[in-house]
Amino acid sequence: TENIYDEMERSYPPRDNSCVIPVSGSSQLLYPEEHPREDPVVMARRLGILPGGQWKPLNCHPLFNVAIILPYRNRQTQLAIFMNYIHPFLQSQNLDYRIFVIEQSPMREFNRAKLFNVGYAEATKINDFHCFIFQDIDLIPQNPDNIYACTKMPRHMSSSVNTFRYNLPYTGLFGGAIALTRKQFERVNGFSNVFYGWGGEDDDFYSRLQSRGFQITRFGPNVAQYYMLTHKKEPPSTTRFANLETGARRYDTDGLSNLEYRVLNHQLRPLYSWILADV
Ligand code: BGN
Repeated sequence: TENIYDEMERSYPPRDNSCVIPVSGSSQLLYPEEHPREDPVVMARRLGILPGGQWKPLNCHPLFNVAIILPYRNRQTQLAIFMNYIHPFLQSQNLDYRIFVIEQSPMREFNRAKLFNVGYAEATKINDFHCFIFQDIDLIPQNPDNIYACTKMPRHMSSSVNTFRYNLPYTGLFGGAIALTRKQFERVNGFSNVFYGWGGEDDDFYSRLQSRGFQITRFGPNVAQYYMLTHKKEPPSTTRFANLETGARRYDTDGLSNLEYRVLNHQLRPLYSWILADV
């Protein structure tokens, strides 16, 4: 479509030989199984990916500078499938990008939202990223036109997922994969840190956006199609309702403003930057 450029929030000013956003308009869906699995070191060399999962186009000036933040624990196969799939996908979009995998140390329940905050904080130490994609490792974007860059409004990217039969379950859903500029993310004080266990943290984040007067956007349902890799469902947390209810009181005090964690380990792996955090 023509107006994609109007919707996007560029990271770099336009200049001679700026990269184009390749929009195919095709509704042919991609599937991760169709990508033959390659050894990470071989893939990184073949695709020119720098240690830590960094890449940018060399024959044109990229328009978008993006950090992709993936919370992680105990999903080795999904991680391998995701990395194998996503690099060619991102390269086809001419992005200047880097991928971060934020692994939570054992013991406490998984805290997806806090891991996003940690990813933001760690990424920001490395580079002045303009745009952040926060997303789950089990979600595979199926349409190459679903550009992994920021829009003028915070964007819900995964509004059409196969496990929901490619329908949006409720209008306020802001989970799965989202894109926000650094400014937008900072404006809402990031995610809440209190959501341990499954559920609610994305709903709280949506309320944060609303409370700050943000409108959200979504691309059309066929562009926003995702394929979810299967896994055992987590039991929902019992504290999520209470945390949601009291959420509004904490928007200013709970988030990036009071973020505390310890980095236990970090490595520049061939296809991503790995950070092990105690949260
Ligand atoms: C909702 C969850 C979201 C989750 C979506 C989709 C809650 C809060 C209590 C209503 N919200 O029900 O976190 O992303 O389902 O799976 O559990």
